[in-house]
Amino acid sequence: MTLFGATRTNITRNHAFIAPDGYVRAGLPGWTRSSAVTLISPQMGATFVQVLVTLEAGGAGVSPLPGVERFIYVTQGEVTLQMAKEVTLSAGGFAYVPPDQDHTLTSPSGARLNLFERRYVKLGDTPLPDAATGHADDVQGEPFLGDDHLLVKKFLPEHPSFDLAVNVMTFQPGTPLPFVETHIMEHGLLMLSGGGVYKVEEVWYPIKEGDVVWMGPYCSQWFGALGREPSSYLLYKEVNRDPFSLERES
Ligand code: UGY
Ligand code: MN
Repeated sequence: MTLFGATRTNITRNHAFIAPDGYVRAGLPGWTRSSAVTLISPQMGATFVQVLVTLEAGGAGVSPLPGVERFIYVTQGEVTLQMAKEVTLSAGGFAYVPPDQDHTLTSPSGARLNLFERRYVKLGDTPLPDAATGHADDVQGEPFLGDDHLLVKKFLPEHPSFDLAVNVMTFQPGTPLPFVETHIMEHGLLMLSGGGVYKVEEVWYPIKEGDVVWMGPYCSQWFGALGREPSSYLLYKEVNRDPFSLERES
């Protein structure tokens, strides 16, 4: 429980720590029987969007704006994605929908989704990425920089057509990131299970399931996992693009 008049949420110029205690839900345009919290957005200085959506039983969602790609990760319940073909995604299921590919999302019995959206950045003559779907349980984890106590599951192919990567990192208790990272790529992070301490720039955050972090370009970052169970987070990252194609507006 958070103290009366206090929040664990902290928004700064180049990073944000967002805890569920401050959520204010709103509708998304065109979506029915649903509510959403837009956690990360260009309004705070990010170049992508991270939204948590709750679909009630019978709820439905629509495509994003033209030119915007979407990555869907199901945290609870079940959703049917209708594109060229239909796929049902249960908790742990994911899908990548390339820009301008019309689709609908429906949930007969309710679901919770984490969406990452970004204005797709084309790479020369490289064709658009293909749609992709899968389930976290079917993706093989690989040791991160040789550490078999820290596994990374890569959900999308490592192909230059993709301008984003979405991974799940799983830390055994007591395992840290091997060093404090500082890099041009932004991150959006959703803590899926467990927790520990996240150092973002100069702030140390106790972090647990349900917390979200935005890390802007060059934001220093380090995590150490605590507790008795493994800790996992879903992580968005930009990849494969020239810095001049990623300039921020302000
Ligand atoms: O791939 C990454 O940048 C990742 N190791 N960063 C992170 O976990 N904060
Ligand atoms: Mn990183």
